[in-house]
Amino acid sequence: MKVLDADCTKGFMQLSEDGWQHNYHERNGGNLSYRMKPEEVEAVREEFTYTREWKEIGASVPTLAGEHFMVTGSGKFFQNVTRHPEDSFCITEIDETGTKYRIVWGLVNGGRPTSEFPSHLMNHAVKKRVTDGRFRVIYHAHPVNVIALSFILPNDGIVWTRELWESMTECPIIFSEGVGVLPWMVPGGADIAVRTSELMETYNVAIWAHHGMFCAGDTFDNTFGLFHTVEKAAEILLKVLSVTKEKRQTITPENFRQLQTDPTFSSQFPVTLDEKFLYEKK
Ligand code: 2HA
Ligand code: ZN
Repeated sequence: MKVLDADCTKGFMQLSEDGWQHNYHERNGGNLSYRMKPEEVEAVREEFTYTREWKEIGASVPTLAGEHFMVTGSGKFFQNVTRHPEDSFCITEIDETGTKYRIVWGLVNGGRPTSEFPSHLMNHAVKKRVTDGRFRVIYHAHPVNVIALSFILPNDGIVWTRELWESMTECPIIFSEGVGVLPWMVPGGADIAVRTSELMETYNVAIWAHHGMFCAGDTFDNTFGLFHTVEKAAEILLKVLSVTKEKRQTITPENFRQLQTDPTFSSQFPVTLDEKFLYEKK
């Protein structure tokens, strides 16, 4: 089978196009990676070439040894993923030590995986472990409202979680574990990779202040849906804050507890919300 005919490639391209259409990517902003299933690798292996050299990842990910990742290229534009797929992303193979990769498909005009590849791989390693291999997608982009909020809210995941949950009723269902937040950091480096992967032990969302958002998920749809939900909640909150500092009414801690105790609701959407997010506001 051709790589471009595989369902996982179509999902990768669909998310990229959706992200572009949602204004999450300016120029070459953002990056996406997908840990391929062994059967997906076998189905398209006929198109792989093994002529390109092994390169240092810049991180050590022994639990990902031998895995294949579909990943956007450094400097490539999301709007071109569907238009020029072979030029915009690649499939990489990780070596048996988990310290090197080589490109086996794509980036036909040269180039390398995203500058955030070390972050992606360290986060994949965490998510593979904590979800027993279920999570396969890591998505990073630059959504307007989340970035704007990072100039207003403190760099504190507890505050962010509570404020986003209050902004839209579905939020505590969709990200019941909350969101993590990092202060501004140099992009693309080992530090931001390590700090993000620490957050990914607990959360599926990491906010990078003044930069963007990093999301993990099992499928392309769920990962994009999570990203979209957080960004939409941020937009609502920002609109409210633009009008008034005082909310007239809101979703209260007691309301959040009702989500967990209401028999009809909780039987359909069982959710556990950590009390640390339900603090009394002064
Ligand atoms: O791919 O978004 O964080 C460009 C970036 C780096
Ligand atoms: Zn970025």
